[in-house]
Amino acid sequence: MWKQSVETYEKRSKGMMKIYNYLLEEIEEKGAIHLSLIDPERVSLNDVDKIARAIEKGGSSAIMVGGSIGVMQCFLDEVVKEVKSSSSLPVILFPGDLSGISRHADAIFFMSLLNSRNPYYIIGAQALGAPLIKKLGIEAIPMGYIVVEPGGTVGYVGDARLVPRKKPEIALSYALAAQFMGMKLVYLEAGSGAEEPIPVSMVKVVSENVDIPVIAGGGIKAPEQARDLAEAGAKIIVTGTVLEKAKDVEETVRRFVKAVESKKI
Ligand code: 1GP
Repeated sequence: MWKQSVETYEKRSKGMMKIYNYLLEEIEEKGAIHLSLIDPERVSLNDVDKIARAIEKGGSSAIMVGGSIGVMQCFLDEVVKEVKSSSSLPVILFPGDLSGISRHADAIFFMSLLNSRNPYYIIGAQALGAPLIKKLGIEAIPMGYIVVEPGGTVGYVGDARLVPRKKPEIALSYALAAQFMGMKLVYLEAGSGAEEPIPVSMVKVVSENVDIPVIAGGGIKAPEQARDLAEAGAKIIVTGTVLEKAKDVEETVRRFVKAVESKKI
């Protein structure tokens, strides 16, 4: 009886984690992968088709859609729909709040801002959004989100007690807590547009000591930085701003993908 219910739970949770399993397969095949982030408030709807096609051709493994400020659900819906119709890549929501949920996405990073001072960003928004996500049938991928100095807009909005850049052991404590609480991914965030990405030494300490994939994002401007973070053990590298600023999105994505996947430029 007990064995049967264990099997049922396992089957159910596997069936519910298609996109997560896809990410794991990509990581296994490529060593580390690149995800492109589109902030719905920083793109024009007219450009989304072109950008999404370029991201897919450039070789990103998935497209994240989200932002911290000014996300309007109706506009987000349009952006996600456009991304879905322009590329075959999975679309994963990266919400800053409840307005970051769209029924057109394949999955959502169901994230808890672990080092926030405000319980709303740790579990409040999540509880409010969970019934909606269940209703819409979007795959929820549990993720621990840790904001490191300087933290940028998300650090401010999320009321984060920023992890000092020279204290990898603090980042590791949160990352281990994320793992022990059953989260499937852990994201080290320096803040969108940060001057410097997460320190390589911090990524190394965290990656060497946790058993879930580490994501690094925020302030990654050059393929060399992405390669260094992947070499330090990050399994997923996220870039957003650099693609918004790129003249040739496809070529820019390609350079990041090459750097991350082969860890060589
Ligand atoms: C922000 O980590 C992401 O949440 C991406 O940051 O815009 O600096 O690439 P950038």
